Amino acid sequence: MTATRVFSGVQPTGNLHLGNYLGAVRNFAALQDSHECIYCVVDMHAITVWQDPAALKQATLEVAAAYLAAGVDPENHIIFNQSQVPGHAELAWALNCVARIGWINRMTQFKDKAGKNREKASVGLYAYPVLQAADILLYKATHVPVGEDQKQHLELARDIAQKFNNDTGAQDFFPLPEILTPPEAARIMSLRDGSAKMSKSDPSDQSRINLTDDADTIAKKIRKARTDSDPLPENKDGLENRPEVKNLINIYSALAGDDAETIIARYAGQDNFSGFKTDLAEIAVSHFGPITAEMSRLMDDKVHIEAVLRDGGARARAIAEPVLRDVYDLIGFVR
Ligand code: AQP
Repeated sequence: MTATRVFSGVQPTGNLHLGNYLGAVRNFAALQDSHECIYCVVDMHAITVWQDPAALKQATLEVAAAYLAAGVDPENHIIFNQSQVPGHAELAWALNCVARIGWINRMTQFKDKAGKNREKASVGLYAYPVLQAADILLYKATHVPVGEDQKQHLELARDIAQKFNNDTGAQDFFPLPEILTPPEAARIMSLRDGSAKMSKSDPSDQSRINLTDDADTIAKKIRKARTDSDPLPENKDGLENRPEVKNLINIYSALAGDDAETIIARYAGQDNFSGFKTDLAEIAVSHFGPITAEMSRLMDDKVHIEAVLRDGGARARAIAEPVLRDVYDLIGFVR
């Protein structure tokens, strides 16, 4: 095994979408050959907002199925759900005492998610970034594949690690984790609004492509995706101030593996988006068809997915426990 360790997670809070897949999950599989990987279904993050218990269970299995369908190997790497490893909550408490309130107050995701109802948001939603730091540091992970929206949280995790190392005089105890974002898909935008991130919680289902959508639904959503009334651009500069068009070109690029210039040259000057959208729909359907089919096959055998999560949980605990013991020794807890 290499000296690098990858950790990442996805919340079981609804249908996974194209943004989750291109921004994070696809990278999970790609990193397996070169890194030791730990992929978590972060159910403890999910409950920072109310979750129906039956829906939470179902979504936890679905996210695990998505990891497997995307090609993550659960034998050579680890897939588990967070609540199976008590070390996440225990380290989060210790790190709550390291992180400063001023640092957490700067987190834009809390402001976005809590909205105007800040006083009524759960304490968990506020402390969420510290739990996320604990998730990563519990395994001394060195690399974290996530979308760009998580950049601020990753920087916070580095600050917390650095302060813990300084405070305890154990300078190299926690490595400072590095973010890995895919260049062309770090931030996939809504299909209805090029200024908003594609998101599970967007009330409009038309704003996103879900991993569970069938071929017709995918094609329809792409056909209806918002563009503008100008022709397709002649070059990359022509994407300036055209966020919806830029987003579709980015999606095309991420799925087809062609760079944006090549794609723009292919459709340059066409006075409507119909040909471009037809091709993009075809690419998306051929990409997601096999993943969707595999997810649905796996979901017919929930016992198998639960066994994968249990086995992964036991192996994750074995890595986490000595790290937590060292943390407690550094803090000065009597054991
Ligand atoms: N639009 C996106 N483009 C690229 N990456 C994205 N990610 C999320 N949206 C995009 C990445 O997906 C991973 C899992 O995200 P998560 O479920 O843990 O939380 P999230 O970022 O809050 O995802 P959503 O879909 O936007 O959910 P809601 O609606 O609940 O906020 C992360 O690596 C994330 O960066």
